[in-house]
Amino acid sequence: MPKFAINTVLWTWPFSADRVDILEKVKGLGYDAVEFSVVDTSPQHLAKIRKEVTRLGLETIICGIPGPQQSIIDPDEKVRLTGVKFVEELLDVCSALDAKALIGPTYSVGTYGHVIEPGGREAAEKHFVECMKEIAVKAEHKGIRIAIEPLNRYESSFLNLAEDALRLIGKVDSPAVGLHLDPYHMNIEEPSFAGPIEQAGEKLYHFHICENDRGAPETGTINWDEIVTVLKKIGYDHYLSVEACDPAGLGPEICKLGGFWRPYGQSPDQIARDSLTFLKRTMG
Ligand code: LER
Ligand code: MN
Repeated sequence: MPKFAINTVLWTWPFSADRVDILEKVKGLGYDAVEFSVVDTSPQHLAKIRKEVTRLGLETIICGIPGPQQSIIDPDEKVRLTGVKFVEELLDVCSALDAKALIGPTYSVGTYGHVIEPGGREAAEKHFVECMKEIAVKAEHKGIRIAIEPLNRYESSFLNLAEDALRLIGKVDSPAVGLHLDPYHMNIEEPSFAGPIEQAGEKLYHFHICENDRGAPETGTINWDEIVTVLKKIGYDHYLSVEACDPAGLGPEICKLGGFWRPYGQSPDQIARDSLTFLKRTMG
């Protein structure tokens, strides 16, 4: 049975230990796990978060969003090495927080400035496979799943489609590395929701839950019947993680990165409540 999670980007970004109120809220609402990006990776900071999630009985998931100088697909070898180090450090963050999944666009984020130049795709794919193979050794050793998330065309020039991500994941050829899908991005890029999910099958390692505008499910145009049916068909049993947003509590950096400019529901708390109600009704 899939477990239900929520990303703290609904309330704040990046996550820090002083937002225990969010962890208590997530637990109080009834979620199994909390997902977040963390920038302060000092042992003291991670220990504080670990203490609180342990106290509350919440599982953790780490979302990796590399900066422009941390891309494993960059033509510059120095940038790629920094990218590998960044992802490997996130695996250490996962260990420190007992997280079993590192998710998101860990390869690069286009809106941070990484755009593949014409003719650069072959090299970028080669770099992705080589770097991910190296990272996967560490992930396998630690027992952590890395789920690679294709993004829409406005956020990445590298991976927009599940089929491209699956082709590269196949070349990495590690049980630690699989696919992460997000209907917000799929809605812009994919010919259907069911096709890519079915094609991924057991290599689907993570799934984000949000509407076409990043609001709660069933408030927009995403075909949830199609998604729920196919997730059940493939026997999906990893996290279903809400990644809805509201710019109110967020700084300009993440709002620019994700294009969050207006409220996408009545309030962040209401979006969190409604999303879990949907998950329990359809996938519980
Ligand atoms: C991250 O999971 C994601 O979906 C990106 O759009 C964040 O900018
Ligand atoms: Mn996502």
